[in-house]
Amino acid sequence: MGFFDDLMTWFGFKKKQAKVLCVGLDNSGKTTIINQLKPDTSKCQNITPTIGFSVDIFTHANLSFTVFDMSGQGRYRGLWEHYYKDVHAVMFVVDSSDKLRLPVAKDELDQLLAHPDVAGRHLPILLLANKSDLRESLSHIQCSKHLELDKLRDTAYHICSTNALTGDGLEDAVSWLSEQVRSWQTKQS
Ligand code: G3D
Ligand code: MG
Repeated sequence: MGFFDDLMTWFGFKKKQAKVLCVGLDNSGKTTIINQLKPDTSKCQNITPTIGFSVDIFTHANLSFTVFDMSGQGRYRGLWEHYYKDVHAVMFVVDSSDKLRLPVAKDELDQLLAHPDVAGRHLPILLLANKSDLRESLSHIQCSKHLELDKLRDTAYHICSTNALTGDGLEDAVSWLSEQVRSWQTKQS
C-alpha cells in the first residue's frame, strides 16, 4: 500500500476493497459474466479465451470487487490456488449445459474447498450455474446435487442459475456476494 493509500485509509476515505476470485472450467462463461457486471463503458464486444488470467475491477453495492478471471484451461488451473489467501470470496462458474464435464468441475471445486486458504478462512462461495438459457442445461438444484453442495459444512454458499448473455440472475447473485463479503469482513475485523 502506498503513502497516498495509507493517508486515504487513515482518514477513512477509502472504500472497503473486496477481492473476488472468479474461477471455473474454460468455456463456462466467466469472461462473459464479468463483462456483464462491468459498467457499459468498459464492456468489450469480442470475448476471446482468457490466456493465463486477467484482472477486472467493478463496483456493486458500494463494494469494490477485484475479480481475477483465471483461465480454466487445464495447464493454468495450478495458478488459482496462489490467489486464495488474498481474496474475500470465490465466484465459481459452472456450464450447466455441459453434463460431461460437471464431474471435472466438481473435482476442481472440491480441491478449491479443501484448500487451507479457503476452508480455513470460511470464504463465502458463490456458484453460478451458467448458460441457463440452453435447452439441455440443468437447473441450479440439479447442479447443486451433482456438485454435492449439501455436504458443505461451515461454508456460506449460494448457487443460482444465470444467463451471462442477458445478465439474468447476475444481479441477485452479486447482491448475495456483497452481503456475505460485508458480514465476512465484519467478523474478521
Ligand atoms: P470462459 O471465460 O469461462 O472461458 P467465455 O467463457 O465467457 O469466454 O464464454 C464461452 C462461450 O460461452 C462464449 O461463446 C460465450 O458467448 C458463451 N456463453 C457464456 N455465457 C453464456 C450463457 O449464459 N448462455 C449461452 N448460451 N452462452 C454463453 P463463443 O461462441 O464465443 O465461444
Ligand atoms: Mg475467459
